[in-house]
Amino acid sequence: MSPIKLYHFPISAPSRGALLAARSIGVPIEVEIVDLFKKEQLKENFLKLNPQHTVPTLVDDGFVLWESRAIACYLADKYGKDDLLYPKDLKRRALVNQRLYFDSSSLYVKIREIFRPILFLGETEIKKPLKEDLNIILGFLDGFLRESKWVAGDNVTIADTAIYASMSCILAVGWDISDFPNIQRWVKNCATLPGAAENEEGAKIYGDAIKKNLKQ
Ligand SMILES: N[C@@H](CCC(=O)N[C@@H](CS)C(=O)NCC(=O)O)C(=O)O
Repeated sequence: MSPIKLYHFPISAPSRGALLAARSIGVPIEVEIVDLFKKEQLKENFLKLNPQHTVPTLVDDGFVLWESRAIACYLADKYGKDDLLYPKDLKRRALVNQRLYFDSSSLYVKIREIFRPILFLGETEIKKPLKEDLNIILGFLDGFLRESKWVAGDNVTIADTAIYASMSCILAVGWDISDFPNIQRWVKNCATLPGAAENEEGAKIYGDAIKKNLKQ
């Protein structure tokens, strides 16, 4: 059987999220870099795999899957040693899913809305309303973490790996999280997860690129 392959670009938070999940699951993954700065995602062979041309994209024994959180769910279901990272229990799984959707439809969307124009479109500042919007979302995250050690309960789940990958972007940019004590505690715990160092490396490149473009 051919190795499980993840098409990946370290600067991309969704891509790092899928890889962080794989690292926690402990499944061996062959990583192939798709350099978005060189537009490698638009090459014919990659478009054949994923016409939506996004990283991360997973290939497992001929099965192709994209969308980082769907990849994390699939890997945890198929290769998880137990069901802690993605519970089978209906309600516990629903809570993990809720946090994953919170990430994909609120947190990461807002991070992308703020920083994509700075990274790619010549924007040099963060507008006040956008800053406030993100802090409101961080307030919700802080609230989840007031109730439990991890974002969806008392053990790490793939919701933590996804959300941590998103949060790493703003931490690398130097976002002020002093108003969010529960996030601060959780971030320290996340830094001990398998694959955290490799996640930081990618986030740092992202953060440095953003800081370079931001007006001082
Ligand atoms: N919701 C998707 C987002 C994937 C995505 O937009 N990836 C970006 C990098 S952050 C990408 O591959 N962009 C290249 C392109 O769209 O051509 C996921 O979670 O996987």
